[in-house]
Amino acid sequence: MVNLQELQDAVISGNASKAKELTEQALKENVDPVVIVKEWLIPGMGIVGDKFKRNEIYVPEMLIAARAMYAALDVLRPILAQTDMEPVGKVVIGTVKGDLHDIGKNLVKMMLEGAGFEVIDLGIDVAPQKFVDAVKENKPNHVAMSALLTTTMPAMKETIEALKAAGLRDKVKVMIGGAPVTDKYANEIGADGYAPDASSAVDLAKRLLQ
Ligand code: B1M
Repeated sequence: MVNLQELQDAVISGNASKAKELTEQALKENVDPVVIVKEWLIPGMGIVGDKFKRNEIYVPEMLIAARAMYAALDVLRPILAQTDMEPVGKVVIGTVKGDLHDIGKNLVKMMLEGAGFEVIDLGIDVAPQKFVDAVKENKPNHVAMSALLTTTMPAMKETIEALKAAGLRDKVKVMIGGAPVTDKYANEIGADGYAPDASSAVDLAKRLLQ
């Protein structure tokens, strides 16, 4: 039987091939992919962050761990994003200006796709004007922004201001998330909602459609 602790350890130590292999094995054994992500992979990245904070590891090790996380997520992606439905809504998503973290944003994307949303992914380090241009071009229901750094959170406010300046603010709902982001911050900057994790982001996106 697959040992999911070994999978988490493979992510923490950055062993991408082992992470891939154990994820494949877990799926073969019918382990729920959401359990793999929520209970093992995400907490694994939390441990990586704690080690970084304690100066036990440095940026290269964080990068290697991220690569192993992606090796596991690549196996899970087709299942998490699988849907036969007509799109229930359209979301433009991106990690804000100055921020290169994309694992959380990609998980939100996968879960939204799995829930039937069409997702236009602008990637990382997305400037406010790029969000504005994407809204003009794609006419989404929602804009979803991710930030992992306290120093990049203000770019969420800048993006909302840019949407207002372009006369687009009332055409979309703005959802935000990411580890340092809070409900209070969402209210402060005039976002329509905050989601603490990828499944709550789906619930929020559905709620905001109504
Ligand atoms: Co960075 N990093 N990092 N990093 N990194 C953190 C975020 C940090 C907390 C580590 C620490 O000190 N403990 C810290 C931030 C401190 C702060 O500002 N408060 C930090 C730092 C300091 C840095 C650098 C500045 C380090 C340096 O260079 N000295 C640098 C900044 C680079 C930049 O962005 N400009 C940096 C770089 C990197 C790497 C590139 C090496 C790598 C990222 C690789 C990648 O993403 N492709 C990296 C990593 C891996 C991390 C940690 C270890 C893991 C992040 C992660 O992927 N978590 C992280 C520590 C931690 O988070 N504990 C850390 C797993 C992911 C699934 O969770 O992204 O929170 P998360 O997403 C969740 C929710 O937040 C939510 O749903 C997701 C799934 O449930 N969510 C949303 C996210 N976005 C959402 C959007 C929504 C809704 C929900 O829209 C509606």
